[in-house]
Amino acid sequence: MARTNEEVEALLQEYADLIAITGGDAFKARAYEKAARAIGSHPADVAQLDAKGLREIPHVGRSIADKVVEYLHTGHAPPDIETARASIPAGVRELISIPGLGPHKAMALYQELGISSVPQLQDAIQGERLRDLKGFGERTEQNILHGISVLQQAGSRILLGAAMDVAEQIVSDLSRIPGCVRCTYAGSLRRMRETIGDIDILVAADRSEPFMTALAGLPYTAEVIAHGAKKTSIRTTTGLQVDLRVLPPASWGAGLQYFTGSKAHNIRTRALAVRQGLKLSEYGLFDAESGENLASETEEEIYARLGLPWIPPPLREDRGEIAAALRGELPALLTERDIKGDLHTHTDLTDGVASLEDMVAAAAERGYAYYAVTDHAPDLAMQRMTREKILAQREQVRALDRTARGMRLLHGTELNIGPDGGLDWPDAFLADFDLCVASVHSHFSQSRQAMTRRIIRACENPYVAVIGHPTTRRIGKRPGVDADFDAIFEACARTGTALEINAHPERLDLCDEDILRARRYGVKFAVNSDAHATTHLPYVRYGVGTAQRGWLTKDDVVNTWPWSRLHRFLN
Ligand code: DGT
Ligand code: CA
Ligand code: CA
Ligand code: ZN
Repeated sequence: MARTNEEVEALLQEYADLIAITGGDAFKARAYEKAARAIGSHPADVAQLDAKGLREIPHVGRSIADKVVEYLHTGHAPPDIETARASIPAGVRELISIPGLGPHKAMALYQELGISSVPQLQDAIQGERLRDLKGFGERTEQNILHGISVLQQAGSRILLGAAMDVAEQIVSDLSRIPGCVRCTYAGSLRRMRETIGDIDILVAADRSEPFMTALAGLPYTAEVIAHGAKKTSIRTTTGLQVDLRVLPPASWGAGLQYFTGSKAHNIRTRALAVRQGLKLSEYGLFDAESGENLASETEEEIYARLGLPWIPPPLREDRGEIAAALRGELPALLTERDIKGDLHTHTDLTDGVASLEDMVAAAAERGYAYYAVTDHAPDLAMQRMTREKILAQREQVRALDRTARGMRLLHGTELNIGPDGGLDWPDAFLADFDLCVASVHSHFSQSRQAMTRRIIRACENPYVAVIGHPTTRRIGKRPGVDADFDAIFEACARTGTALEINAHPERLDLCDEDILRARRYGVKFAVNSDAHATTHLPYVRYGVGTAQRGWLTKDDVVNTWPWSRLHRFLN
């Protein structure tokens, strides 16, 4: 995705936040927010577009297009945005990033108590100074404190998707340098962890200097932290640290194995080596006595010499993978190629930014055998869905299905699981959809008991095939709901309801650990993109990575199945 698009998205989103914080026109704030999202997910680079081209992007009108053009020309925020920025301290904007603290409350905190940073807010809560403010209470204080801890847990780690974009760019840039024998990313990124501390890049080459120099000079390198012959570390313009190590080609496998980690996995493999009279390091696997190099060029050789099959990186977390490998019981993990279709996607009929035709064309491009359109249902009032609208969409889907040779189109919906577990439409209406996804979109802070009952009731509805983003967490932004997930997993297994692995990099919901727990109940899963734009369809790779971290095979994931089997499951 083009970097400029992301910059412009951030600028417009900031303006939307500023309008909201200062109590400006809510309609205008929403308009900027929609435009921000549309530009952020636009497939073409906005830096190449003029005002006319920009206006062809959904939700981008004349005034927004002009602001974007001005920003692209001058590199500075337009005056309106500068004025809005100057009217409030940056700390107040930081406040609204706290889950549970909206713009109105943030502004009240600033105006009434002069709070303009997270630490000041924490102090004020400790001093019980918030309680007396109108609209605040003990419950609000607790929610805010919880929100702050969620923010802090995310810390300086960044989302898998953002790290992957940067890493792939670097790998492609370094691979072009003469003398590059191999180049890849290692570390937590290769293991597909949901957040990444720093990016580890490995190069196999005889001379390291050209690569070290190249990394330091890349356009998105903002700062060189350390520059040496073995390792160079830089910080990107977006604040991400990248460590580059250049290895002799003969020790590629050993270096790759070592720097892929995890540290806990490496401790296990080294212990296994020691028990066999061997020594494993980033340089190779050696005989402890003679020092003879027994294996170093590929990971496969190293694992084989230890008596193990090659272990896929997402499994390397010391969660029993070595013992399973020794027993010959590693799962045959699903891969992205196994995904035959996407079962949760949106169009511009609700909050997507692309038309049905464009979404379907982009899905067909991915070679899917089936594809479900699941726009939001009426209880998410903002989306203004009606029976008439969704039935009209069904006609369009059926017509497209006749022309979309090879890819079967399913007409579905993403229902809202109400506070008591009820759904948007009566069963008789649900029966005519090919597929219903049901998700929690509101009332996040119900009691554990009520939340559990609510989700189980949705599972028990015969027309609900998939529970969407089951915990509703947003990484670093919103914690998952409190519920007895063991009871929910049991209900899913009992009722034949699949649990979604939502592949959006901000969600990855269920997460790896929940998947590991759920699979013990014999639950089935669906890895879906929840795409709101054509550029979101490839997010499926992050969902697959998460499923792999949860040890899932093709058999566990319903959208790897051929249509005939999926069809039986849906009925
Ligand atoms: P991150 O960056 O926090 O998301 O996580 P990783 O796993 O990428 O960790 P990082 O970047 O500190 O190191 C990359 C890999 O290098 C790590 O997964 C295993 C290996 N490694 C680094 N330091 C040590 C160490 O002290 N002992 C061992 N056994 N391995 C290490
Ligand atoms: Ca790392
Ligand atoms: Ca590192
Ligand atoms: Zn949803």
